[in-house]
Amino acid sequence: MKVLLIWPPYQRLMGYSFVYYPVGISYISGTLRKAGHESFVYNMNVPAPGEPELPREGSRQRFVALLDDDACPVWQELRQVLREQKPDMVGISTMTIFAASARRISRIVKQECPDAWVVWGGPHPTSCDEEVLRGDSVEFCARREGEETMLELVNALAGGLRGDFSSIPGLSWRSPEGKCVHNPDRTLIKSLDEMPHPDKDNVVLREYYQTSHFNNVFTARGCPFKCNFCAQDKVWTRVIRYRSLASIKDEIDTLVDRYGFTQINFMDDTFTADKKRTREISQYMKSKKLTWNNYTRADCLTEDLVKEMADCGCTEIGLGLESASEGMLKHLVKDESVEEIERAMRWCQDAGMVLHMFVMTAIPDETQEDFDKTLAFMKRFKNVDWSFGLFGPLPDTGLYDIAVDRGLAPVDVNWEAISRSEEGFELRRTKHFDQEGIQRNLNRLIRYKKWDDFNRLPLSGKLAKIQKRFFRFKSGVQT
Ligand code: B12
Ligand code: SF4
Repeated sequence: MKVLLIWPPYQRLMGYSFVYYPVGISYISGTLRKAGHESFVYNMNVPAPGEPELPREGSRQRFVALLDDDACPVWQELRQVLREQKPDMVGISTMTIFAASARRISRIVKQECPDAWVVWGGPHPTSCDEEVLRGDSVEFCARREGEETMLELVNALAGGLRGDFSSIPGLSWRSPEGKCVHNPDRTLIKSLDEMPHPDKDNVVLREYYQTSHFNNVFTARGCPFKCNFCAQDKVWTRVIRYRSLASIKDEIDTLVDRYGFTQINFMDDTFTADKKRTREISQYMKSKKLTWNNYTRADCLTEDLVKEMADCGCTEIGLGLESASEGMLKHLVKDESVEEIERAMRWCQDAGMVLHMFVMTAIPDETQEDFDKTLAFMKRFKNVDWSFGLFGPLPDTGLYDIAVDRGLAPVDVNWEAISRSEEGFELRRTKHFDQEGIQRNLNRLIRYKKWDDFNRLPLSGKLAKIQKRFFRFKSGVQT
């Protein structure tokens, strides 16, 4: 069977570039190919060379308008790919924010390739299979880990199975009467080493990519922690499964030999959850003279480990702060203290790593005092790359239930409708703030980040910025 695996466009429809090679569907492609099927990975979020970047202002409105605009080049490109590829099946990887975009793709598939089956996989259909299958144009949802479910489905369809798919664990499917049938869950793959490495060869429109886009590696699946805003456990449960060092080495060697990479991005949720293993991987990276980065938690670091990682080429690290209020960390079930996070941040900075920190506001119970603590905390640090955003509830998570409980989010959410609304997912109000109050705090974060970014520029960059500002002021140009 010929399968086209798609990562939906999101930022590209908003008018700016954001490229992440989709690892989930590339694992699925590797598995299908190993079993003798033909499959391709098509990341619709990668802009074509020369595609213009548009201003961030109004980008969400642009996204909503383009979703239904058939003249949009992104949809025209999809039609062209479908006509050339003629797939028997299209698999779409879907986070909740992509649901509307994935629906548009599914409808275009039905117009261009009316006989092709459409299957969604990823976090959104794992939580919202009923909602996905209620709409037209999608026959199947593969819930949770997708490799084995997808392979069994493709084999079954290739073997002529029709009408009753109840024998495939992990699958939800639309019955001939239009109902969602929810097969029992599939057990997780026992040994991750048995899986082929992600397929980075069979890529549609490869000329759109730069080689550096392919340097993402996962060394494990799952995260044992319980943060209540996070939905990772819906796909992975709270079990963490590790690949063996031999398998990781093999993938890294292949990437280095094939693409000449000198830098690897480890994308695991909590890269340092097992310290002994982190040390082994670090030493291997050192022996290969590679630089690398990773995401983890403050309480999964020690000073010695940070030093060793830095000595072994780890140049960047990402940690979640979320909030610098102890009360908020409890509200979020982070199971970490502000002190622990602060200590780990200092270790990373002392070791010379670039530190990326994640913060959120508009959390259901956040007070002005909580927010002020967070901003004051941020101001105490120099040379941190801060990312921040407004909290948006995700399906099937504890913090969504709390938002419902406080009357801040509706009980019956149509997530797909939200994913195509101009408002998006963020809460319009919280227990202590109306929309204006939320915006005021967000603006304070934005202003601080601009000021902080400016301060981090070398002197020549600062002068160039001041000159640009002055010119804008003189010419009356508003930006
Ligand atoms: C890397 C990552 C990112 C990256 C890149 C994301 C991107 N744009 O591609 C960054 C850091 C930018 C990011 C950002 C966001 N992310 Co993110 N991210 C992840 C992370 C850590 C790993 C994703 C991944 O590659 N996993 C590895 C592969 C192997 O797993 P997978 O993709 O899930 O695929 C497997 C299964 O899901 C399934 N499957 C997936 N697709 C398909 C398709 C088919 C056809 C089939 C059969 C099966 C299948 O099979 C695969 C193999 O087993 C996950 C958490 C996690 N551990 O998975 C969160 C996660 C996916 N992100 C999440 C969210 C919410 C976001 C944001 C919206 C957060 C925000 N508020 O800004 C943003 C926006 C994304 C964007 N703008 O594009 C949520 C999604 C929950 C949901 N219900 O939608 C997750 C689960 C984490 C969380 N916070 O709960 N993210
Ligand atoms: S540590 Fe990170 S990945 Fe794990 S549950 Fe918390 S937010 Fe999610």
